[in-house]
This record gives sequence, C-alpha cells and structure tokens, in this order.
Amino acid sequence: MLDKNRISEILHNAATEAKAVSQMLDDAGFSVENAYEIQALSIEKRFIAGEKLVGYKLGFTSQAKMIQMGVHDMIWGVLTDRMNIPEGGVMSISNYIHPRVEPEIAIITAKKIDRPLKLAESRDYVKAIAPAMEIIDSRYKNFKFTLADVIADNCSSSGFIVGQWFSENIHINNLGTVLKINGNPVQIGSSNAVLGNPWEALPAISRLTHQYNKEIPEGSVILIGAITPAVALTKGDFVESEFQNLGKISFSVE
Ligand code: OOG
Ligand code: MG
Repeated sequence: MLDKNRISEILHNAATEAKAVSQMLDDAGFSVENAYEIQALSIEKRFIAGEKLVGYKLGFTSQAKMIQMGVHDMIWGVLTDRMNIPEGGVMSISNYIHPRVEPEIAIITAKKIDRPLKLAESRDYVKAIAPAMEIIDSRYKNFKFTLADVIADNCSSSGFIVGQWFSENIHINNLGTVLKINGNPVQIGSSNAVLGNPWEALPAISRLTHQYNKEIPEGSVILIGAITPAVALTKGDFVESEFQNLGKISFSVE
C-alpha cells in the first residue's frame, strides 16, 4: 500500500527524470486534502534540492481548461525558481514528458496575504502585472488524472515565462489573447475567461491557501490560470503569446 510520502517521492522522481507514472490517488482512496499534503511533501523535496519558492499558481479558473481536462474544481500549486524560463529563452524538451503551453497573466503581490481577500481589495495587494505563459507537464501517463492526482502532482506545473511587468493600474479585463506556434494562431481567448474577471484571482488563491493554513509572502508571483486550452509542444516550436495591452512574449523549444 502506497503512503503519502512514497507517492510524493514517485511524483518527484517522475518530474526530475521526465518519466510518466500511473495514477495513484483515487484507487487508494486519497482525498483532495490528502492530495495537498502529498503536494507539500513533494515540494519539500524540491526545497531540499535547493529550489526556492517564487509563488503560486491557480488552475482550472477557466471553462476552457475545465472542459479540456474534464475537471471542475479550482486547484493551486507552487512555483519555484527552477521552473522559470527567461522571456525569449529556450526550453529543453528532454527535461519534460509531454509538455503543453497556455497563456496566462502573472501578478506580483504587494503585501503578505494571510486571509481570504475580497474582490474590492485585490488591487491593493498587487504590485505589478505581466503577460505570462505556463508550461504544464502532467507526470501521469497520457496527461490523464483525477482531481486528487493532479493536485498531488503540483497541478502539472513545470515551467513559466513572464514578460515585462506593468503597474497594478494597467487594464487587464477582457484582453484579447492569441497563442501562436511557429507564427500560426492556435488558440485565442479573452483574459475574462479567468473567473469571468481576472481580478477574482487573488480572492480565489487567498481563499484556497488560507484553507490550507498557508500565507502568501509579499513579492510572490501568482499565475492566475490559463486563458485558453493548453497546446502540446514539439521540438523546434517557436511559441508566442500576444496580449492586448500587455504585449508579446515568446520562447523556443529545443
Ligand atoms: C492542470 C493545471 C491547470 C490552468 O491554468 O488551468 C492549469 C492541467 O491542466 O494539467 O494550470
Ligand atoms: Mg496554468
């Protein structure tokens, strides 16, 4: 019988060795709460290996993603420094299992968050906003998982790219967003796909982290969730996301 620590080890090794594993949580009767404990244990292994906390990500904040993955609850995971790919930089596909990319918006928090925030408070807690992309790479075979499985797997998070930071006063509602691969538009969406209003992201993440007794430190990067469905990456791809008002960011796959 697998225990939480063993599952966290299997998922951690799957991520570091870029080898897919079978789903483990549902059949063994692990709950969503157990899944967050397993996530924390696997993140602990990253910290022991020297990775530093950069912030948090939200997942399944858009209909597009919930439909694509067949999962219907919001989730949160952890971002570390090692996951960061510089804007305009290169990701090495051999470090991933079956990576996908999705356009997102990133926020930097202006103050520590230790309680659920209200929508009206959101702007006070934001220091800066940037266009972003997340690279997700489920450690499960065929990118298939249950809610508990994906939470234990740090919500598939494996990379992120952040562009230029703008002040918190920049307009982020209903921004047209285009994801292009090798110059071809492959997804389009609106920033309002995220919770109907991207400013709802801080209330959402603060509620979820509070529920698990976590504080969000000042200066944390928050990825607010994908604006469009994710798209699979292949070697040689040149990936760009263009956001109304926030500009264009890119990276290459080698
Ligand atoms: C889970 C992560 C979802 C998002 O932005 O909705 C996510 C997955 O789709 O594998 O990051
Ligand atoms: Mg995402």
